[in-house]
Amino acid sequence: MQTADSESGASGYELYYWPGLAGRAEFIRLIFAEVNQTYKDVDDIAELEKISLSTQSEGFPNFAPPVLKNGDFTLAQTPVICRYLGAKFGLMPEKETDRWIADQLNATVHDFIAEGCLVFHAKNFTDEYCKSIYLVFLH
Ligand SMILES: N[C@@H](CCC(=O)N[C@@H](CS)C(=O)NCC(=O)O)C(=O)O
Repeated sequence: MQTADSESGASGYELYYWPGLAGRAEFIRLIFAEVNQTYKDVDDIAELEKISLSTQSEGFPNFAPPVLKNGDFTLAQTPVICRYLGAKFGLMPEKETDRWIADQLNATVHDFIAEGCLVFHAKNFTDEYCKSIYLVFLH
């Protein structure tokens, strides 16, 4: 099943993520696949930079890809996007306590991803990298 509508993005959903990578965007792609929802993958680096924190100073800046866009609405943070789409597409359990358990699983999965990234991207955690992140938050 092919859910990405890379030609037209007819549904209005656009998923901004780094070219050639499954990464965190894959969790969002899986939700679109589950409900057969078309979307457009946007992997143009210039577009990604435009939509990321370092170039935004107003509103609610998106920290880093993946970023979901639908019209004027943009949303970042993978677990939040998953929760948003889960609710929108009726994938959340009916019972309130089950919804909280689903949220707990969502948060746990993304904690594991973050731990894995520390190993995979360990080379990034230099003084230079931390300083650049710190400056972005002061900006
Ligand atoms: N907590 C964020 C983390 C986002 C994140 O770190 N994205 C990575 C790719 S998976 C990224 O674009 N990093 C760019 C950078 O750190 O400069 C989320 O869950 O979406």
